[in-house]
Amino acid sequence: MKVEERINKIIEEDGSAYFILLDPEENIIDIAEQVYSYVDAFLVGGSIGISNLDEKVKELRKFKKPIILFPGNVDGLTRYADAVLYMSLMNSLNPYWIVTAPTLGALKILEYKLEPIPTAYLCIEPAKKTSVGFVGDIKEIPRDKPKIAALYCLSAKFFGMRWAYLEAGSGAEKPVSDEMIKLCKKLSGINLIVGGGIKKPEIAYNKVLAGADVIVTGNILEKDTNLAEKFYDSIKKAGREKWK
Ligand code: 1GP
Repeated sequence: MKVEERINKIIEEDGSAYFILLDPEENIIDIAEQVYSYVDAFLVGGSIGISNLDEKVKELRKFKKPIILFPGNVDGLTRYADAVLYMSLMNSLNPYWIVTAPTLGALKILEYKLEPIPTAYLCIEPAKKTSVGFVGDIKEIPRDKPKIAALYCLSAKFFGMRWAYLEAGSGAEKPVSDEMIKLCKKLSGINLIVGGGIKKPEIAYNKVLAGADVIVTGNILEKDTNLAEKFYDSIKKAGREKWK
């Protein structure tokens, strides 16, 4: 079964899914060892610097979880992953991040037999203060303007993308608001991945109730891997409650 199908099935059955972001610059195998029972998929990537990606992702395969690349640039690809978020950073001021980087990576994705998952990557305030904001030349979507984000989601859907990633930035002070998630879902119905600054399981719980299909956490687990179980439980609990 394809990765996207697998994730859709999890969302259909559980109401939500949980991805853990592994930054290849960190000791991802040690982290994965401690958290893999509580994830639906690993996301692998980062905005700054990539080294030994092949080696690390190859080792990650032993945990038997889908490995989805979350490339910060064209060097974020490896044949050892299963799929790739094929992203357009739609609210960048620089066409490189909107269309050139994905275009330059396309042939490698084909050669590596990676499954591309078409995704609108949308950077929401305070993302500008984080690495992705600096690297991605973003025109930040204000936190208190949910309608702008929702229109981007609708546009993404009309372009044929099946996913939108609402990103507040890794290590962000505040995550994307519940109100914004709600409106994005209501207007577009597109599958929503939400990440950046989600530091507590209760916060993840509320994001799922608001309409997030997938929650991503990164930084927080580098500090305390024990939180993975708590995040997983909250996300699944909210997923079940969402269906009621
Ligand atoms: C960043 O959304 C991810 O791209 C995860 O963010 O590291 O803040 O959890 P955090």
